Amino acid sequence: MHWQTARRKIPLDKTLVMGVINVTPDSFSDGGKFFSLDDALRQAETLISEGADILDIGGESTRPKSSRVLSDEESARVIPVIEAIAKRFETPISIDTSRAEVAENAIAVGAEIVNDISGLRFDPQIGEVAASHGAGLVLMHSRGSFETMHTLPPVDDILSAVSADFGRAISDARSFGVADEQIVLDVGVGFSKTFEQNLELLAKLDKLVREFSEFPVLVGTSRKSFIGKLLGGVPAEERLSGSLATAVIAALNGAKIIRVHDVRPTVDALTVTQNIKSVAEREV
Ligand code: 7PM
Repeated sequence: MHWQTARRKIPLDKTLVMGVINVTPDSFSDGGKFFSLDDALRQAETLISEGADILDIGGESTRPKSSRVLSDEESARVIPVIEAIAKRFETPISIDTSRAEVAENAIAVGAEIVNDISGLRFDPQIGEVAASHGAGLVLMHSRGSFETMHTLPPVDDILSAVSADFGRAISDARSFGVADEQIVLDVGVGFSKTFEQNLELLAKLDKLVREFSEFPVLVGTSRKSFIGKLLGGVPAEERLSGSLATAVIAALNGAKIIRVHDVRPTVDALTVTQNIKSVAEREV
């Protein structure tokens, strides 16, 4: 199995780690309004040295209560960063955006994957951008608009809802001319799901992996609030061990890519997982 991007075929014979780089004003070293190219380059270098297989770069926070930035502001934040990283490193770059214009600009300076948390719902043209460049396309499950996605009333059967919405997103992507080998599916842990539903999606991920077996599945649980809640309300900085437990479970249930903030610990946990899993698979 492999993932076709705008620049290469990425082999998926081991679980890959996608490292997150946030280019939002609250995510850089001064903790304030500034984020520099230097900060972003240093972060990229660190994540790559820790073993990241892909870098996911985003300029708009999808955190509960965050407000939308303008498309021009989003591009102004991420495009120089992607350009600088693509010039210096070989690691595949993913642009975390749900806007076609930002995706187009990002691909023009070296991004090769589009990570769309809306699964082509916010700006369907993003499908056309992915198709025209042959870019990798992550179709993440979410519901509602940017403003309502963290406050929607829950559905009663999350597995059926995600399955139906995957079907819709895949057919939309195909209708734009995106090839199946460009598509990766993501259950969207933490996006318009209850605490219990986040656990259920991880526990039963293997069912979705089997149902959509022609598509690789990506999972992003790193530092998310359901982990904090399970651990008695600890803050994001204290969720590493819990995050590693979810990465291992996702990998055992068939996820091919794990999106994380803490790259080195995740690579180590997955290396151990992989080696044990491959012994189990030899027995058949
Ligand atoms: C609050 C909620 C803060 C969510 C931060 C987040 C995913 C993603 C994000 C994911 C894919 C974060 C998330 N989560 N893209 N973007 N899958 N494909 O932890 O699960 O950065 S935002």
